[in-house]
Amino acid sequence: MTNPAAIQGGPAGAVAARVSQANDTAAGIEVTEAFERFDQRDDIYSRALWDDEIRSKAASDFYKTHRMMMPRRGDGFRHRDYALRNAGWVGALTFSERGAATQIREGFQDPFVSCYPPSELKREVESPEAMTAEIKRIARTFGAELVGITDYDPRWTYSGKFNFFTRESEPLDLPEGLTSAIVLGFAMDKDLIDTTPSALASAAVSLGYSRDAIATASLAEYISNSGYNAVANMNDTALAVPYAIKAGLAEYGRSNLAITKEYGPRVRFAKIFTDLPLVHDKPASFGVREFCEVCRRCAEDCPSKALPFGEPTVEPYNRSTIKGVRKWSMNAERCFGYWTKIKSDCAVCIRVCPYNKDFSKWYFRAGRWLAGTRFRRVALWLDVKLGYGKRRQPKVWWGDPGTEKKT
Ligand code: B12
Ligand code: SF4
Ligand code: SF4
Repeated sequence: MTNPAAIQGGPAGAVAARVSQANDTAAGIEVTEAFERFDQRDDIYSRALWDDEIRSKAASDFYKTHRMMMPRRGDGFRHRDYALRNAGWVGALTFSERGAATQIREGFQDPFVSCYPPSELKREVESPEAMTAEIKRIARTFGAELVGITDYDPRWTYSGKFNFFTRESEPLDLPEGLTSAIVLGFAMDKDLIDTTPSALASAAVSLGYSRDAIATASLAEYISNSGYNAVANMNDTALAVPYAIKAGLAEYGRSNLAITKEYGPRVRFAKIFTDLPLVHDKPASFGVREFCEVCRRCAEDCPSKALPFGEPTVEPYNRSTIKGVRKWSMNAERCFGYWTKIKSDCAVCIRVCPYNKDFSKWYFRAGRWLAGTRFRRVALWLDVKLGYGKRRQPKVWWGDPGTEKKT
């Protein structure tokens, strides 16, 4: 779904010259003159493959557990837990591994590749409003729980993509004339996430990626069949969090995660960059920023102490932090270091967040409303008092004899 034209936005310097965009204030985004686009080679997953400060036997074993069974003792890290987690990856891996011969990894380092040539016949779009409604309906039909649309913003496009095979940074290759980003959100299974840290909880993550990949690639195929450019990307190509915020799907939290009204932080995102005429959504607030100022549960409970307790800052922790954006940032080296220790990813910052609730229940909706008022400290106090956010035992999820699932 990409074509061989230059990346929009030009080199990092050109983008830095216009650091602010029209809707930044509404989205709570503050970008300074020190801004530089981020090179994917510097994210912690990439660094684990080329940077001796991060590369280690523990990191290599962490990756190995995704290809072979390496269970250990401990509830949630047994054979069945890893088997389920790895089974959940099938959808996403089918995409990421099909391009190995041409050194591409769709969804992680490269955008999804179209199954058909782009249609030469271009559909006429008389009403961007009607087309927007159509795209949102189709996104949901393909499996996205959330969909929002915003402007294509080259600041969040990686300045280079990491080639998993050569371990080098390479230029991106995006079509010119992109105008919109369609942002898709996929809720992760709460019962599984609540068992984190465990390989079992990671089944919610792997399944999330697999659902994400199939829905995003399918919607992009629909757009490309309609004669428009559609760059479908998941973890590759661009940063998801600022897009989710700009598209009105979420607010930014202390946890560094995009917190949605519907599922809290328990959501995975993908995006499609396109030139299809569409109407853009506006950023929306339901009080997360103010609530995070009084709450520190993610930072307190983070097993690696990777999350910040203080105010948003522009100070990077290390080369894995983007430069020139005022925000709550995390120490990715510590977070990933913990994953390599437990041989699975972690999501404690999702589990303990007071927004990680089943909002189909009226009392949780009431709590969310309270959290958005000046009585937010009461909401936080109640959340702690009622014992929410505790780890659920993996064996309870499996329904082992003698265990009983409490709801
Ligand atoms: C690399 C990566 C990581 C690395 C850390 C990032 C790093 N610095 O290397 C590690 C391994 C630690 C990690 C951990 C997790 N990740 Co992660 N990760 C990514 C990934 C693939 C790339 C992000 C990146 O390039 N970061 C490097 C620089 C930019 O990081 P940074 O400066 O610290 O910025 C972070 C935030 O501040 C924010 N951000 C960046 N720029 C801006 C600008 C503005 C204005 C704002 C407000 C925020 C913001 O996004 C960055 C996320 O890492 C994204 C997918 C994507 N393409 O966005 C998923 C992603 C961010 N991860 C995600 C998740 C869910 C997790 C985990 C919960 C793991 C899990 N089990 O699923 C943990 C949570 C850790 C945490 N509290 O943030 C989701 C977040 C969904 C959400 N609701 O927000 C994403 C979007 C993946 C997805 N497909 O949905 N992750
Ligand atoms: S994923 Fe785990 S280790 Fe990483 S920031 Fe969240 S709680 Fe901390
Ligand atoms: S746990 Fe608290 S501080 Fe952390 S993101 Fe959730 S609401 Fe904000």
